[in-house]
Amino acid sequence: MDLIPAPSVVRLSAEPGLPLGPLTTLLGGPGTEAAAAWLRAALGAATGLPLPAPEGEPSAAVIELRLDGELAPEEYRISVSAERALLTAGGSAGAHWAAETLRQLLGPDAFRRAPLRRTGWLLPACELADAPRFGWRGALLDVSRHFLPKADLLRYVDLLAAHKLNVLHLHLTDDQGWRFEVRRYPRLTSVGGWRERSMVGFRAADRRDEQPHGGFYTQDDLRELVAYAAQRGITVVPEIDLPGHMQAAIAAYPELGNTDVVDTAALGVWTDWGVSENVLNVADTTLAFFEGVLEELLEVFPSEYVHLGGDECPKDQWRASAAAQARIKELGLADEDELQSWFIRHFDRWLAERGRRLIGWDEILQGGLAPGAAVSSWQGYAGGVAAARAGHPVVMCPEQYVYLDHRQADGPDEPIPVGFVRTLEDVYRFEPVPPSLDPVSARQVIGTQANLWTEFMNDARDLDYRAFPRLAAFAEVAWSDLPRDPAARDWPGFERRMAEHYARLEALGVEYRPADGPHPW
Ligand code: TNX
Repeated sequence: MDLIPAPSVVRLSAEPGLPLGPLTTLLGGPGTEAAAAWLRAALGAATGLPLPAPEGEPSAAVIELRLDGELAPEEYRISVSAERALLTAGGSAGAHWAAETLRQLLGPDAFRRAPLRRTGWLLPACELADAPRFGWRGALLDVSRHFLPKADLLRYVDLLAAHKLNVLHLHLTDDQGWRFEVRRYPRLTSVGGWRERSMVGFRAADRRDEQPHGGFYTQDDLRELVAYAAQRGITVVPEIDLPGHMQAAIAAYPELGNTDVVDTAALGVWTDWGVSENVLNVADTTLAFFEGVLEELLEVFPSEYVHLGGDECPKDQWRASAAAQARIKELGLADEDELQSWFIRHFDRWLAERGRRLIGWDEILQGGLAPGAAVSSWQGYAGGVAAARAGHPVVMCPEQYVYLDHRQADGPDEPIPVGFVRTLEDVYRFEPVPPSLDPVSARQVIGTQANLWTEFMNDARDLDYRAFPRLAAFAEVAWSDLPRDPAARDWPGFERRMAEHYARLEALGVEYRPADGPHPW
């Protein structure tokens, strides 16, 4: 009953509640079919109950999901009495959030995939009203540094949905690997999807990863992911990170690099972590190449936003390249920062013409922000604050708080001591809207995001350890109406409520980091 993320209003009543049994029926009205199908499958697996649709009168259903035009798309209500459970929502996403909450109301065993017992399933009598604080509650997953098999990706979507997170930001390309099948450029995956080895771990004592590594998703795999996520209220926002972080693409198509400065034909997919010097050239043919990539990307991903990176682009090669310098002159630009801005603006326009919006990392502010662009603010709040003040949408994801690859404690047994120490409590006290923002600019903060970069994790078990339980704290920050002052947040209360949530995660098979210290992997 300790719901996470905490709902806006929950009133338990003294009534006996609704027992579930072989006669319990479940019906999803128009617009809630996917949520109803999910709930039937999830509860059916855990309880062994068939939960069929009622015969005859739809209003005879014991569990009923229904849309209510008065509610916002993600808003929902749950009303449980001794006779029935009614779930109403403004839209199909809200219906899914209601279904997720209902599963939490049944207790941790409702998260298992086969029944431990046949009887004793009871929904507590209650009235519940709930709606999210932010419309963008994101989680970035880097599938470039380490490829994650599709089955694990689908599982990750289930875990995001269980926490009412609604954006999966999929980092599909980087120096170390290209993961998106592009039919017109097959070498992006046949060459760019594989590397000979990865760098040795963070410290000599850490796990070493000198193995060959690779993989990619076909367009149909990703269409499946998009549809699977959509059934669960989640939008997949793809990222093609340019013009830096592009060595894998240059290894596949050397003409994309600064050929007048380096012998790009000799480059392979990068085998170090960090940022490669090998960035795209700024020729018209390169713009056209990436328009081709994006044409295929838009066919697979229907999201309004398309992430084009723009972070950490070293400018040394452009400084040394006669072709890049000629471009700067021809366009009347001041410097290489403006050259990157020109590059990003080109795709901002190109996406806008196709009804989409560009989002990029806060470095796209350098040299001037493209007019339609939204900003993911990762280097602290400053970039997001500047973009919000200039009227651009902002997703706050400062590395100081919500980089889930960073370590959770300073103990010597903590695997891979990357970044800042960020505990569960630190994440719970993260406030996405800094007090320095005036109320009008604050409305530009459309949401917040937790980012999981995978240099030092190469399977689902590693991901679980970094992501959980911190993603549960993050989910509450993104969804619930917590005090804006971090010091005023009820951390002890959250910690107490986590006891039941740990049991849910265990039932799901999530290998979270336990509160009392690391596991030995
Ligand atoms: C910075 S966040 C990066 C990533 C790294 C991450 C490691 C961002 C836009 N760039 O490329 O993986 O730090 O924490």
